[in-house]
Amino acid sequence: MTEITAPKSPVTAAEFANEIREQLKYTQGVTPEQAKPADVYVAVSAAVRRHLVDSWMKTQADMVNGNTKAVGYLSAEFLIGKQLRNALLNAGLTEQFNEAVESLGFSVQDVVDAEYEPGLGNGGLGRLAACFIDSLASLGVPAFGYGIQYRYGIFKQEFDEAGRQIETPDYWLANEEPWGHIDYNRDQKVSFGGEVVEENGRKVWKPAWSVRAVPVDYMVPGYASGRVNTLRLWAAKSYDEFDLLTFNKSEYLDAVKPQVKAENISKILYPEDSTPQGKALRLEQQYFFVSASIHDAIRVFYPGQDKPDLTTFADKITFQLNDTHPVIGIPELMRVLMDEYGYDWDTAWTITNKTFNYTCHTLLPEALEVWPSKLIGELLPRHLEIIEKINDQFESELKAKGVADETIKDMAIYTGDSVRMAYLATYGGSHVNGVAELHSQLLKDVTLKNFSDVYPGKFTNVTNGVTPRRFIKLANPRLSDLITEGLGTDRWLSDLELLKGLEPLAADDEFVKKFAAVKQANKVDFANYAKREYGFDIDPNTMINTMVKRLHEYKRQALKILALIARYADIKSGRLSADEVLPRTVVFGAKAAPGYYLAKQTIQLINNVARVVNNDPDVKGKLNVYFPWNYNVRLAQHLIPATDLDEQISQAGKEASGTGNMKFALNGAMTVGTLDGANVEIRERVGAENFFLFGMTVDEVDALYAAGYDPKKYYDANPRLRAAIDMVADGTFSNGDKSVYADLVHDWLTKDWFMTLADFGAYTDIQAEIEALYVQPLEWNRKALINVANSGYFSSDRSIEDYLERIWKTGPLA
Ligand code: 26W
Repeated sequence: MTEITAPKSPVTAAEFANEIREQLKYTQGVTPEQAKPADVYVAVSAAVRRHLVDSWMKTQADMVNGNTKAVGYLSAEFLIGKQLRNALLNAGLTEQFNEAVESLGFSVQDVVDAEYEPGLGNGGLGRLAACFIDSLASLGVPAFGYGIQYRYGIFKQEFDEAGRQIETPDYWLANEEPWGHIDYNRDQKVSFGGEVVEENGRKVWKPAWSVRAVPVDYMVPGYASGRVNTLRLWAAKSYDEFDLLTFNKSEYLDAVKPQVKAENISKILYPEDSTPQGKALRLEQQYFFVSASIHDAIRVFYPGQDKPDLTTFADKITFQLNDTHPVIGIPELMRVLMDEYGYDWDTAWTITNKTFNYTCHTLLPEALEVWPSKLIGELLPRHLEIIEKINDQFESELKAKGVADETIKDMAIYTGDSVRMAYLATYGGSHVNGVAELHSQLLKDVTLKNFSDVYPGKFTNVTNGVTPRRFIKLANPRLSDLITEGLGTDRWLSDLELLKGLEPLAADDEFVKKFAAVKQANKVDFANYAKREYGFDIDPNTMINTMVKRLHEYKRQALKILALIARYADIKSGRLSADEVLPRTVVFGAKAAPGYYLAKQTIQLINNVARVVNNDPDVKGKLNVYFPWNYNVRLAQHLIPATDLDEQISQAGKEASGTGNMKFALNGAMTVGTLDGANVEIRERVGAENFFLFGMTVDEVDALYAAGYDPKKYYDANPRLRAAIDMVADGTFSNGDKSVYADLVHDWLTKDWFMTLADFGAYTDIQAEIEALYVQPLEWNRKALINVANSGYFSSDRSIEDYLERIWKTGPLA
C-alpha cells in the first residue's frame, strides 16, 4: 500500500469548475463560451487564491500573536517562476484543475501556457530566495520574503541572424497578473537626499524627496503544512501624481517628471551578475525596499503602538541579508531606532546586531559591493554619518582586541572614499555564512580572513538546496510517481532524505529499467517541447548533454564549446570514425550581462558552432548543438528532467555553490564537474564512482597562478586544443571572417584568467569514461539512480533547517 500524504482536495472537480465559472462571470465578465485560455488562467488563479486565503490569514495571526520569531528574507531578487501549478499542488487542487478545465472545454496546456513567467531575478541567487520561501512555508516557519516588484524583469533574450544576443524588455505585467495583491493601505514612505541638521542637540535628517512604497503581496503556500506565508514585493509610486501648476501651463512632460523619477526606482531589475555597477538608481532600489520592509516589520509586529518597545525587535523577526544588496538595512535600522524612536546608540546597536545576518554568495572580489561615499552622502546623508560612526566603533573594538594597525586599515568598512558593504554586513550582523562547505571555508581563509580571525564565532556554513516540489514533483511527474512507487510513500516530498530508500533498488534491474524509461519518456517530451517552442529537431535517442547557467568566464562555457569543436574536428578529419562516435545532443542555456563583452562573444560563438555543426552532413546524427534562447525557470523545468549529463565545470574556487547541479542530480542526470562549490558535497554523497570528476583543485589553481600561468603553453602542447582554437580564429564559425572572435581568441591565448586551456586535457580525457558508461544503459541508469537516492540532502528544506538551527534560532509555528 502506498501512503499518500499530499494535501487533500477541498472540493470536487465539478465544484472547482463552478468556482472557475463564477470567477469568469463576476470578475472577468465573460461566459465560458466567450472565454479565452488567458481568461480561464486568471479565473483559475483567483479561485485557487481563495482556497488559500484562510490559511494565509491564520498564519499571519498566529505569527503576530504567538511567540515564534519570524524570518524576514531580504532579497533584491526572487526568481519565483510560474505560480499556477505550484499553487494548485499546495492547495491540493491539481486533479480538480485538470478535470475542471477540460470540462469547460479548454486544454490544460493552453491555460498553463497563458501564465507569463515573472523574471524577477538574474540567476542562482534569486532562484535560491524563491526556493527558501517555499521551504519556510512548507516547514511552517513564519516568514516574509521582502523584495521589489520590478516592472521589467530580467531581459528577454533573442539571437539575431549573426547569433548575437539581443536584449529586449520583459514587460511581464502587460496582462492581468492575478497573484500579486496590491495593498495601497499598507504603504510606507521612503525618503532620499537633503541634509542632516542639528536640532536641540539631535541629528535630524531633512530629506529632499520621497517615494511611496506600496506592497504587492504574493501568497507563498507551504506544501502539506497548512501554512501560507507572504512574499511582499514593494512597488514605487509617486506622491505627487503630477504637478498641477506645471500642468496648467500645459507642459505635460515636465508635469509628470516627479512621477517618472519616483516610479523609476522599481522599474527595472539590474541584469548585471557578479559585477556590481556603482549606479545611484541601484542604491535607491536597495534602500527603497529595505527601508520599507523594516518599517513594515515594525508595523506588523507592534500593531497600533505609537511607542513600541523595540528592544524586543530581534525576538520578533530576524533579517537575513541575501548578499550585500540589502546591507544598507543595517544603518537604516540604526537610524530608525535612534532618530524615529529615540533609542541611544548602544541600545540601537545591540538590537541591530542581533537582528541581521548575512549570506555571501560569491567568491569573486569584484562582486562584493563597494559604494562611493559621495553617492551615499548625496542620497542618504544620515546613513553615511552612521556608517562612519560604526566604522569608528569598529576600529576601537579592533584596537582593543590588539589587532595590528595595518590589518585594521585593511578591514575598514569606511575608507573615506568608499563603503564596503560586505564588511559592514559582517561586522553589523550576528552571523555570516557561505553557501557550500568549500565556499564557507574559502570565505574564512581568503575573502573575509581578517574578519574570521577576529570573530571566528560569526562564521558558519549553510549549503544551498532546491525545492523538491517545483524541481521534482512539478517538473518531473513521471519520476515523482516512480519514487513514490519505489518508497511506498510520497512523504519524500516533505522529507527528501527518504530518497535514500531508493538505493537498494539500484540493484534491482527491473526498477532501474523503469527509471531509464522515465528518462527516455522525458527526453521525448523535451524533444516535442523544443520543436514546438524553438523549432529544433532534437533526437531523443541521443545523449542529452546540458549546460545551463549564466554566461560567465569563470563558469567556463568556453571549455565546453572548445571541447565540442575538438570533437567536431576529430570527426571531420577522420581521426574518429563515425561509428566510434557516441551520438550527443548538446544543449546550452545562458544569458550574458548586456555589457559583458567576452560573455556575449561566447554566446555568438556557441550559436555559430551550432549552425555549422548542425548543417554539416559529415557529423549528421553524431553531434548536434542547440541553444534555446531566453533560458528561464520554465525551460529549466522542461530540460532538467530530460538531461542525461550535466556540466558543472567552473574553475575550482570560483562557483560559490551552484544549485543547478542539485536539480540535475535529483532528476537522475550524471554530472561532469570540477571540485568546486557544492559539487564537492554532491560527489561526497553520491559517491566518487558515480560522479565524473576532472580538473585542477583549488590548491592546484593557486599554485599555477603563483608559478605564473601561461595559456599559450597548453595551446602549443595539445594539438586538439590547438586545432579547436585555430578553427575559431580562422573563421570556420564566422563565414571566414577572422575578426569576429579575435578578441576572444586573444584572451584565451594571453590571459585565460579562469584557466580553461589548462583544464582542457583533463576535460576531454574524461569524455571517454563518460561514453564508455553511457553505452551500458543499465549501468549508467544505476548510477544515475544512486545520484537521486543520495541527493536528498540538497533539499532547500534541509538548508532552512540549518539556518533555523545555526543562525535564526527559531522554528515552526506551534
Ligand atoms: C551587484 C551585482 C551582483 C549581482 C548578483 C553581484 C553578485 C550577484 C550574485 C552574488 C550572483 C549570484 O547569483 N551568485 C550565485 O548564488 C547562488 C546561490 O547561492 C550560488 O549557487 C552560485 O554559485 C552563485 O554564483
